[in-house]
Amino acid sequence: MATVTTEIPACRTHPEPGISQSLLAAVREGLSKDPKQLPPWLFYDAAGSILFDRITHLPEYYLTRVERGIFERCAAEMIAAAAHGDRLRMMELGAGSADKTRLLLAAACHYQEQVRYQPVDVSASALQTACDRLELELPSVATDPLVADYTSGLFLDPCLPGERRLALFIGSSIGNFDPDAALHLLSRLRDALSPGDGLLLGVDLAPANGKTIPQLIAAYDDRQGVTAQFNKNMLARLNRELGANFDLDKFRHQIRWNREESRIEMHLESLAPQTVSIAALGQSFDFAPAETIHTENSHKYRVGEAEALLSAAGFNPERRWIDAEGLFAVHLASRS
Ligand code: AVI
Repeated sequence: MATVTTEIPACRTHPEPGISQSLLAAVREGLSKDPKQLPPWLFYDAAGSILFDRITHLPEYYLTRVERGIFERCAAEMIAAAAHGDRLRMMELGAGSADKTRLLLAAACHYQEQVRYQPVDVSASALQTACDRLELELPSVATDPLVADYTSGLFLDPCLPGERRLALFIGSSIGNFDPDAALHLLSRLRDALSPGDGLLLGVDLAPANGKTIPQLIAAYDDRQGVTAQFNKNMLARLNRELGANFDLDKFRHQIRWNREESRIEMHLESLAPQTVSIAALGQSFDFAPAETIHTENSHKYRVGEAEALLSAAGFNPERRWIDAEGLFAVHLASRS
């Protein structure tokens, strides 16, 4: 579909001070593509983070519930398998509220007296809230939050003798990276770790046996419309922060299952021919009826694929835990 970009008066092209250049660049670039796309990190402003938290409690969104169930049953086993008799120092990529992590940390506190936990996230406020809560609930945990974008490299303090690190990348966050980006990210993580350190990776599984495509689609298109609101919040955010004039009623939340790529795709479909202007960019963008903005991919792994990815990134896959319905898997691998 053709993308027509129209310049609007020069006096409106200068961004407000305080608008992030990466936000401006991402929106300019994404909406100039054909087909249009916007990167999923744009979901997570304050409103989007609240909506995502609501998603994790929806009946249809089984991912959080099932992964938590795996941790409830197997956290002690996971910690012992990762430790290989050493003391563990834990860190987590994209920790957010660190809600499920509490189960792993509690198991680590049983395994050893004191646990050091370093959550890494771009949101300083989310990190602080999570650390304050964790230290209250688990007094044997010492938190050491790191405000960083883990996708652009990590520097970690060396472990003490007799310690090894366990990195957590849970919640199916790896699924939001395309295969090349996922490999790059895990390879960079491998470079930041030391030989023998561990990685716990949570992945959502592709439809097979007990898991159906309608079940997967429902997880991203819930009856209460929370995921639709989460998706449209991206446009609301551009209205708030960049002075855009998206009419949210003229876009529809759309979910597709892409079988070839084994991924759920989220799109926002234009319900009419329309032109949207974005003041901070000094540009406007035309939409044809049924044209979409592709906002997110959520890759679903077939059995064996996560192990292949881990091996390609320089990890040795060691163990795998899957729930009884075959919905979700947690992998343990060690850094070679
Ligand atoms: C954060 N991430 C793992 C979620 C997922 O399932 O891909 C994001 C999400 N998008 C819609 N619902 C949840």
